[in-house]
Amino acid sequence: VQSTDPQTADQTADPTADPMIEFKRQVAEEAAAMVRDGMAVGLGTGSTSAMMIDALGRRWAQGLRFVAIPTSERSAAQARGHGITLVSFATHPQLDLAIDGADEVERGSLNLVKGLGGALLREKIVAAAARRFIVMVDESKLVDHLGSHAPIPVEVTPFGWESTARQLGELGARVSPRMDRDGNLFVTDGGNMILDCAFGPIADPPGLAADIRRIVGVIETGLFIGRTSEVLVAGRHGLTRLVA
Ligand code: ABF
Repeated sequence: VQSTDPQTADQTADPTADPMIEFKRQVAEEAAAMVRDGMAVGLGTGSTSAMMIDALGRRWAQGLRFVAIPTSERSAAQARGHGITLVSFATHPQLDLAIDGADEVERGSLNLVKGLGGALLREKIVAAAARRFIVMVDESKLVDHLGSHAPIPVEVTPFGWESTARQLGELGARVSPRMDRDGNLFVTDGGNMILDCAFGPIADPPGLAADIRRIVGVIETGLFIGRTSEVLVAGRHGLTRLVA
């Protein structure tokens, strides 16, 4: 078990250093344009989602009215700053749309790796509650096999995490507990931990997701299987829509 470099724990640390920033801005604007008056919308987390929330904030200032459930405290604060009305599942158990970024998108299946930003549990709950789940990525995130570039983040209970980590290792992963910038164990919005599990390219993501979920102590995995409705991809050849 190794610890994750704190710099990788927050992918939004310095968005200006991201060479894909212009592509992210394009998909963020395109996704924000999909929100209509009266919708209930799930707001993602990460640098692309932050741009999408700012784009929605501009539309809100022009009179668009919708309600939103954010996937993190960070996105909640940002949306609140724009005056966007936040609601909860108590009043809105089903959403019209959820919009979020991703760390990897598998060509063909549109299955995803998410969670390098640390919000995977809320992101998956919000995606599961939405009639349509829209994913925004730049072209560098498209892969033939999930796990090619990104580890699979797995949210686990702090109690007994070393044992959970050992069992994840038995599935073939190199397991690293996520650390925060101060060198402490990263704590999710739900008070849990993240174990980053490097498997390398994954031949059977649905099978692996099921195996991970069977381990006691695992709360959720960053493998998003069969949840994507549409992926907006921006790259050198313009904007593409991949539909499931
Ligand atoms: C969230 O933000 C995460 O699930 C994913 O880890 C990340 C995508 O990052 P970015 O938009 O900053 O590239 O959606």
